[in-house]
Amino acid sequence: TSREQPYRTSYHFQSPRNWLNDPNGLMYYKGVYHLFYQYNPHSALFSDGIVWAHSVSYDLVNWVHLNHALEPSEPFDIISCWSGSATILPGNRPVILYTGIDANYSQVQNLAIPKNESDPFLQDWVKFSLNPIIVPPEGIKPDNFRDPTTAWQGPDGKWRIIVGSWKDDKGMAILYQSDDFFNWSKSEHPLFTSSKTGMWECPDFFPVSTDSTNGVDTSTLNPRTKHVMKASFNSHDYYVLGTYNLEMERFLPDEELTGASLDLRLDYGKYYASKSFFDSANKRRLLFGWVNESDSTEDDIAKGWSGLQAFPREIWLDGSGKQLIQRPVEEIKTLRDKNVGVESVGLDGGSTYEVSDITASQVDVEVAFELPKLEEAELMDPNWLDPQILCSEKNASVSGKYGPFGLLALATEDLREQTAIFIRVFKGHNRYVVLMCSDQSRSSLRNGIDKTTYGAFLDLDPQVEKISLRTLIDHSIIESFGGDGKVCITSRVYPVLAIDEAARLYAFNYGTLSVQVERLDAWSMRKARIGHRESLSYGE
Ligand code: DQQ
Repeated sequence: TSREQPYRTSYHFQSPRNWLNDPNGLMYYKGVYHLFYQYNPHSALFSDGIVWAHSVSYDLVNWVHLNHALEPSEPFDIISCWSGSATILPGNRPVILYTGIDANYSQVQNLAIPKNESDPFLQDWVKFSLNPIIVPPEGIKPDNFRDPTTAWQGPDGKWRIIVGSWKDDKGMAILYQSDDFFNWSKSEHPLFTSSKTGMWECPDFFPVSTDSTNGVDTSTLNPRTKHVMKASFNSHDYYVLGTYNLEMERFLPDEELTGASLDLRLDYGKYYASKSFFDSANKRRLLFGWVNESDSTEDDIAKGWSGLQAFPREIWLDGSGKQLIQRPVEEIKTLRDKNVGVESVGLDGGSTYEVSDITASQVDVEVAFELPKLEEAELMDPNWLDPQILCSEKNASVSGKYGPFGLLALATEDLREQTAIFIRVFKGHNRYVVLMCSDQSRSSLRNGIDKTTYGAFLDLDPQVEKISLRTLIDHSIIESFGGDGKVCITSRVYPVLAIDEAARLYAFNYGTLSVQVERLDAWSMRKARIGHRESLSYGE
């Protein structure tokens, strides 16, 4: 029951029990979305014996769990089947490349193909008899070589993939090429190398349109595209925009990728090992990411499970060409139930406004703020370089002028428990600086939980744009999208009092200057149907 399991989600993907991590092999095939993911069938913790669990969906909201697609069975994956990606070859023929942990704990790349392409659920997979097809190259440690990407095809007809690696303190994307998808040869140099970062896990490399929010197929390369290089390291998913130069076989980034606090991230909270794919049915690029727990190992054993998938997001290039924009896929709206909407609510300094008559533990909320006297904002100190540190120092209880204002999620009526997602606006040298924070420090009365505060600068001009905030609240996960998807912050929280019907949602303003809620809409969310076929046939 939910009393015993208050942290299970209602519309975020999770498995019935046990450990879950990276999304793998995402694809759209014959009307069906496929999500494979790293899963430990034996425990709520990570260990050897990881399999590719497999779930399918028609709408990215409701999911049916199928049998495991890949399990350790052969010398080339006998310890674990680690992360990898799907590619749909011409003729609508899906294939999977994944990392096997072999008997020597070497990381090798393997190929698997569907047993029956006429099954839209692709329930059975056959491992290629000549696996492994790629082994760690010379000079690369065998435990630093994993997570093959979706392949793309150059105009020369050759297929290309990158594999994540690390050498001499540099994270890198090692490039391989193939004519037939079986025989792969390593390029002379990596496609891209970052300085001073950790081992690159789950790299992703894909084009985005410069003149449209539509997604494009991974092999698209033309003057109206830019490329995104994403890598997972130091517990975060970093990305850079740049140019893919095919003649040089290099990705030329617009900025450096160093893992510094101002580098672009797909999410500034808890979000890792994400992967994107092209949804050919709806011409969009979709993004899945793993959201780990913030509680302890003992808690995970007691709960019997660990790990969620973030709600699937659509992703495209901002009009500025300088960053990506994300929002939960449109299909989420099918879960929206009762709406509570208000317009033009003034929030004086030091006030809260309860959004009542909703299921506050399970809600989708959108709010837009107007700041009538911007010129009175407090001055930005040029030494405030790290937004996350700024958010912890100026946490939700520290009053400023413009801000903190935003939402109090999963709060008790007395606000002893609350997660504050909020904005501060400062007057900088010749522009306004907008800071977005997610403060978990009072999210639970319990101790022994990671309550780190997260934050990022939001690249928008409050003189011309309203400041919007969209937040998905689902029992133990809070996903927030600031500035119409310019900054995403995901957090995990474990309230002991603010659970189920006891949870409340507030808009708040603890700054001294009044702000105006231009509009606020909250929707109670229905439960998504996520389960095994048998359990789903009984309905909710
Ligand atoms: N998770 C997988 C690896 C990957 C890591 C193992 C990233 O393939 O590098 O479960 O979370």
